[in-house]
Amino acid sequence: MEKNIQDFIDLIKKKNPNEPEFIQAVEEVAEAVIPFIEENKQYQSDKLLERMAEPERVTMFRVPWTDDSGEVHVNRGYRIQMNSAIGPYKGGLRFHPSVNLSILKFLAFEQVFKNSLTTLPMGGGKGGADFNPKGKTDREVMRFCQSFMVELQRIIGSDTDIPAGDIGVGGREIGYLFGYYKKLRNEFTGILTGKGRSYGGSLIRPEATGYGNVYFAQNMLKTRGQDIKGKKVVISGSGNVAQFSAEKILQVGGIVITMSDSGGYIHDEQGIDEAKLAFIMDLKNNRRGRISEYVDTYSSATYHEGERPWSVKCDIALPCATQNELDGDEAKALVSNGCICISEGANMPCTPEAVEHFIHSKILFAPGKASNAGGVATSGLEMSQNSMRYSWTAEEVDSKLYSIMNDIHEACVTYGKDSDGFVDYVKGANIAGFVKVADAMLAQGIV
Ligand code: NDP
Ligand code: 2IT
Repeated sequence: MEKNIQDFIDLIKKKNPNEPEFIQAVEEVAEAVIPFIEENKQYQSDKLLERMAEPERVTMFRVPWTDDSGEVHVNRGYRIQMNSAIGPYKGGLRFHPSVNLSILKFLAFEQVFKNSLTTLPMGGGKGGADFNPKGKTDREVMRFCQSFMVELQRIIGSDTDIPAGDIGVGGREIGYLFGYYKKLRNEFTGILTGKGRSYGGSLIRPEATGYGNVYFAQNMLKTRGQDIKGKKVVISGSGNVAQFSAEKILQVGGIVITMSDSGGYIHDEQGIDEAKLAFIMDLKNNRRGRISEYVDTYSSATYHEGERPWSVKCDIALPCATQNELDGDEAKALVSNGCICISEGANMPCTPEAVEHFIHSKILFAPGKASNAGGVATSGLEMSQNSMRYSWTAEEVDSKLYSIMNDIHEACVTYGKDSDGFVDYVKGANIAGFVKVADAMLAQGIV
């Protein structure tokens, strides 16, 4: 078995040199799924995992745009259409200077398993550009989005590929992208999710990833007779996922003591309450400021420039910023400080060494493909509402999100429970995600 895993990883490395994030994501899945395949004969034919690790299609394109002073800039755009076995490609767009083929392939690969776990009919994809929205005016962002959509519109469609937001792509960008798609195609369809309420967006979609992450953490804690009430929670990031993870933690009685951005973290031992969180939301979403500004208003807090929050003593940690933001040493610090539950809001925020340490320590650890799946699940609900030309109330969407997160947790327990009763959520999520996609691929022949 070890040899089969190693041979597969060697093949992936050979085929994808210089793609460390993609190799990391495939390696994690392979380590969980290959032993399962060896015990289940029906999955041993037709090179299922090898086909899953090869995108169905990759599109790269030039995105030229003009800034407010008239200067021309050239960015690189991408869309990875990874797997359409169980539904049209579905996944976000990331605008960040770090974006490259490796990062988008890792995200698209994760998305295939995540979307499968949601129980909804969505294949996996991801896209984006190495564009940095920071410091750009609204008009510059608009012109960039329009140029990006000129190319993207050739390959997407409401039954083909439905993008959404991710890092650097929120309501503003989705609005500009949607407006230009509609102009180019003369067609008003659910081509993107995360749309504004007035033009087809779903209630609760902005909140969904963070809320779902907390619902998942609640489910994990329940297996040990615990809940979030009164627990100290360390959160990284201060964007969409971090903000709504914090909001839900407060609603269920937890105490949020840190948030961060790429500059550093703020630590407020008295707790970031509703009013302070509203300040952060306004700072980040409207004023597009830096988290360091928090301490100018709240003197109870300290700012730690260039640092990450994992050395702060807590009961629960929610990494909600970006990939590989929590390493092995930081995992050791969390565990030795008494942390009992880590639920990934971001995609692959914990390094393999960190994940190994959490599992070895037998504490509760949820991989993002399970715990952050509430975002894309609610995107799926937005698609359903668009197809019906109807919209559900916030309560209806939230209760569907809640039961989807419960179902994902159940699936992880079904496939991840070890003989000693410990639930390995990494194993559970990867196998449960794999099974549905594999069954569909087997049924559809060699494509
Ligand atoms: P946002 O752009 O809203 O926020 C991103 C946050 O992470 C910001 O605080 C940002 O800080 C910080 N961040 C970004 N890059 C880095 C970095 N290299 N180092 C340190 N901090 C960084 O994005 P989202 O909240 O939407 O996404 C956060 C994570 O959640 C990503 O991993 C994304 O893939 C994942 N995710 C998002 C979903 C969604 O529905 N939006 C769904 C599922 C997963 P700064 O402002 O300084 O850049
Ligand atoms: O990583 C993710 O799941 C997302 N960025 C959300 C994707 C979506 O289509 O809503």
